[in-house]
Order: sequence, then structure tokens, then C-alpha cells
Amino acid sequence: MLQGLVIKSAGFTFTVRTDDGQVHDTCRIKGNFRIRGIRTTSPVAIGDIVSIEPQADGTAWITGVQQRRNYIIRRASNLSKESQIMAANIDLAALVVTINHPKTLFTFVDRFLCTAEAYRIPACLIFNKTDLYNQEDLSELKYKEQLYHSLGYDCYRTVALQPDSTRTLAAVFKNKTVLLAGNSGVGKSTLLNQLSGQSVARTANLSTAHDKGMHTTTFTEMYQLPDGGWIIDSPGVRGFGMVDMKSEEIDHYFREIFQHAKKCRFSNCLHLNEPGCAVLKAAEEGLIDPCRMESYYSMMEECEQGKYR
Ligand SMILES: Nc1nc2c(ncn2[C@@H]2O[C@H](COP(=O)(O)OP(=O)(O)OP(=O)(O)O)[C@@H](O)[C@H]2O)c(=O)[nH]1
Ligand SMILES: [Mg+2]
Ligand SMILES: [Zn+2]
Repeated sequence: MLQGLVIKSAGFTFTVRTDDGQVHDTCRIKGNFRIRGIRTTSPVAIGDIVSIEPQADGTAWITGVQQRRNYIIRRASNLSKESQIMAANIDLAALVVTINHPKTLFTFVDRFLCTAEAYRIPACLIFNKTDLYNQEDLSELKYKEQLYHSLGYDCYRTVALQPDSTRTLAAVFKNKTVLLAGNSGVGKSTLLNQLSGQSVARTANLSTAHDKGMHTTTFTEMYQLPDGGWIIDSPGVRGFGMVDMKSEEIDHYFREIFQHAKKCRFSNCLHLNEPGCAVLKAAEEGLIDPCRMESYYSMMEECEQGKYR
């Protein structure tokens, strides 16, 4: 039996790099072991440390998963109750955001940050493609940077095709395991290629008709950085369904809402229209950004719908 790191997940086949540096690219899960407590589409995820039993034909069985330091999860699809572990054992969840080409919705950004908060994973925002922004895009960029910075999230600007603009990120990522997430076409794979110093992942232009990504990356894969550390490149996602969140806990994961919520008259206040709500008061006074409130309400709504599904 050998131990190794899952560096690629392609449906039900995994690539495992064992401690001696060997790569086993056809590993499958033996039997039906399940991880206690979470219902996921697969019990093995990228970033897991697993035990494998190599077979004579070159394939291998995955026979166990070591306990995870952490993981981040999203719902597989809107209709599904099953969730998917995006990555395990990570140091940083970096969301790649484009103000334009394609437009990233900030309800999506907030869902991602909220999930990272719920799973206690440090998160940051990478604003990419800043070379393509017009004046209006640039002023929105500035506004969002200030907002998220004030909430305690580090924000970076990059032009993934220009090596100079990714130096800061390279320093931040050094010796870490970083998950790159974001919508399709925002430049995750381009960033990965720039940071790894070689063309390891396929990239593709946006569709000219829709200014949207083409879902070029289809598997989650992990790549070693030249100065130490790992980057996980993931397929672009359309949305980000929350998992197992109750409506009364969502405000815990919006940092500024949580701060004000402590002063609400009722301890179970959902900040909808309750009397003595300190969150609504703060929002009215402009102390909480309207877009963040909108994201909060959109998540609350989804929770309510979930109740009757
Ligand atoms: N102008 C400009 N183009 C960029 C930048 N970053 C990426 N691109 C281009 O955007 C397109 C999409 O980039 P990808 O790296 O394939 O995007 P992705 O996020 O990996 O997309 P998926 O794999 O579909 O999720 C490519 O044509 C890239 O060359 C940038 O900073 N500026
Ligand atoms: Mg990609
Ligand atoms: Zn309240």
C-alpha cells in the first residue's frame, strides 16, 4: 500500500502522486467507502491524501482517505441535494473575478466568500483582465476593491498574460496550496500558466457572440509551482449553490453584517423587517454596501425555497 496526493480528479478516475514522486493516473475508488457526515458526489477530492493499492495492469485502487485539514464544498447543481468537494487541504481559495469580458456577478462573488467563510478557508479576490477595462469598468473595479478590502479580503489586480503583473501573486502563493475558482473565461488557466512558467493548461478565447467563457477546463487539476506550492485549476462554474446552510446562520458569513447583527433587538433576527434590526439601520445609514445586502437576501431566498423542495 502506498500513500499519495490526489492531483487530478476526472469524474470517477483520479491521478495520484505518491510520496516517491511517481504518478498513478488511473486510480479508482475501491468498494463504496463513504466519508462520515457529508453527502458528496465522490468521497475523494483533489488535494486529498489517499492510500492506494497498485494493480498488475497499471491501475490502482484507492482504499482510504486521510482525514482532511479542511475542504470547500459546493452544490453539484441547483436541483441536486448532493454536493461536491471542490478541493481539500487548501491554504487559500482565490476567486478570479472579471468586471467585464465576461462580467462576473457580485452575488456570485459573495456566495463564494460566504462559503469560504463557512468552511473557514482564507479567501482572496483576483481581479483579472484589467487591460480590457474601460473607464466605467475601472471605476467599478476601484469601488469593489475598496469594499472587499475594507471587509478584510485581499484583492489583487492582474493581467494574466503579462508576467510583471503576476509577481505579487507569485509571492503570495509561494509554498501554499491555492484553489483558483471563478466563472468560465475569467483567465484561471492563463494565470496558472503564467505562474507556473510554462504552458501546462489549455486556454481558449471567449465566444465572440456572447462574451462568455467556453468551459475549456473540464477537470480539476493541481500543478506544482516552480518556487514551491501548488495551484489547483478548476473548471469554470456558472453558479455557486450553498450547501447545508440554514437561513439563520447566513449572516455569520457576511463579516460586516455579522458585526452589526450583534446589536439587533432579537437574537434570532434575520434582518428582513424585524423591529430594532441593527443591520437594516446600518444599511440605511450606508454602513453596509447595498450589493452585499442584495447578496445576503438572494441567499436567504434560496434557503427559503430549499425548505419547500
Ligand atoms: N486581455 C486579456 N485576456 C486574458 C487575460 N487573462 C486571460 N485572458 C484570455 O481570456 C481567455 C480565457 O482564458 P482561460 O484561461 O481559458 O479562462 P478560464 O478561466 O481557465 O476558463 P475555463 O477553463 O473555461 O473555466 C483566453 O483567451 C485568455 O487568453 C487578461 O488578463 N487579459
Ligand atoms: Mg481553464
Ligand atoms: Zn437584524
